[in-house]
Amino acid sequence: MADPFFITTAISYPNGRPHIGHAYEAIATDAIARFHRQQGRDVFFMTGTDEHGMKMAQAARSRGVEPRALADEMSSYFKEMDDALNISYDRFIRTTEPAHHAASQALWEAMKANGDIYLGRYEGWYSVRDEAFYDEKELTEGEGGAKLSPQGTPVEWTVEESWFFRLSAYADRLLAHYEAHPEFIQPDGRRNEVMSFVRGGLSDLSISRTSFDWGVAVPGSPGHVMYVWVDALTNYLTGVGYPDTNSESYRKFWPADLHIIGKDIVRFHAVYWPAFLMSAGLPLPGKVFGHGFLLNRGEKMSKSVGNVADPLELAAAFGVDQLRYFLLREVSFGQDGSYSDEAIVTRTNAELANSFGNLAQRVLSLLVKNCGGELPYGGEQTEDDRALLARVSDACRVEVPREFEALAFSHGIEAWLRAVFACNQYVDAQAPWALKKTDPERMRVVLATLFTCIRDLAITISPVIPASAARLLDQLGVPDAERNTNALSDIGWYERLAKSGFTLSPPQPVFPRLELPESAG
Ligand code: ME8
Repeated sequence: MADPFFITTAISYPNGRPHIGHAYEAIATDAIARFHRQQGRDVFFMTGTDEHGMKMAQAARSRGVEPRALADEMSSYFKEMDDALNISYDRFIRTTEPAHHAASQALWEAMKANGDIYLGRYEGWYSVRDEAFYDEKELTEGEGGAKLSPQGTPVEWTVEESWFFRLSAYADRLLAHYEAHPEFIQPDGRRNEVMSFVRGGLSDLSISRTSFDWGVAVPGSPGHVMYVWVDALTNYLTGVGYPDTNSESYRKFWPADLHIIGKDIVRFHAVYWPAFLMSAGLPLPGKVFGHGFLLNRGEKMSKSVGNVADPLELAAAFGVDQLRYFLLREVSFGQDGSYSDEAIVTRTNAELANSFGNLAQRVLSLLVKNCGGELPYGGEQTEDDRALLARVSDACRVEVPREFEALAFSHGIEAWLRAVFACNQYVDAQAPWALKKTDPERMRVVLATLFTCIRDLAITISPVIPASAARLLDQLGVPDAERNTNALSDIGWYERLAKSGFTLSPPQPVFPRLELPESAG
């Protein structure tokens, strides 16, 4: 049976429309999910919206609507964005679903039964925007001496009756887990930050609120709703059928293999979440990866500056796959990265249109023009042909998968691109267009070699640019069932396809050259 692989994004706050940072996380996670499917794994990919908490309640109030109505409207935009960007999620979860309330309450009961939840009084520095309490020592000073959280958001001194989670009891077990599983928090820089935070000692965590009611009710405690992060993190369990730990999906997919999240919420996923799970006696996820932030021309995006990019506008201006390619190629996954219209246009024109697109277009046109669209086979291969085939095969079967497996997209794409460049050098050196008259037999071997390379390169880059790769593979006559990693090792495929009577139609360019929109620059 196929190896199960459960991967998630963070669930976004639908307190406004999705921005490019949300799109970035969805795209990166989608590329990983598609890569693992291509490797033959049974992937369950979950994303969704995090609809409770004070942030949602306040956003709704300032718009004069009920939180539920705001969540319904905004959540639909997140789903729309995912669909437009070709995000292949298996489940879009909304934390307002009744099944999620039941799962959150079950997790709460399990932690309570373990003696980890008690009633107390909370006083502390609370940031509404971060939905988090901070220690005095973590605060910084803003303009006019205002106290700010480490994220730079305002904090207020807050006092309330609250349920607490005995987080302080978990520091040693967490540290032991980090030591035993160095892969649990990645990249390493984030792992170091979390470890030094935990080594500094953990305070118990306030996990209920009485100041508002937009949340999951605390079982048996009227007036208390759960702190939004308790219910938010539980979404990963709800999605696989918890609390029914005998369900097929729970047994197959829990624990999650990989949580992809942004760097600002690593602490919640790498400290609170494993502590909750330990308390409830549930297995821990395999890996938490904290990606970097996307910046607009190096600047932090903010509504007040007016530089928050709408991912659907970018996709409409440049193309969905162009945007996906750019983000995964340009930004070193784990680091912050910048985008601009110019950078998207320059990068995708150079690499997709001029390099890969042009390669495919030249080779397919020659096959149509000089071979009547039939795929030539047989003929003697030279050292040059074998060298190119080995080069491309190595990129597609070894280098790119190794990098994608390690979530190093930009390195993986670079390896792919080096193989594309090698093909273009080979075309220039062999000049198949000139061989038609001088050595037609040789021309046929050269074009067959290139056809093979283009097919392998298209399959390999599919997780990054699924729709364009599929359009190209359609033109190449590659059946759906052969667009995976196994097919790359099938040495008989070319001759089978050539003998099947398949003929190429005049090729349709898949990667248009982009122009900068008038308003840009
Ligand atoms: O944090 N660049 O929701 P959220 C890259 N509901 N990623 C960014 C980004 C940017 N400029 N801005 C935000 C939440 N993100 C919680 C998560 S999970 C159980 C609950 C990322 O809508 C951010 O780091 O504020 C997070 O991973 C995701 O977008 C959703 O952020």
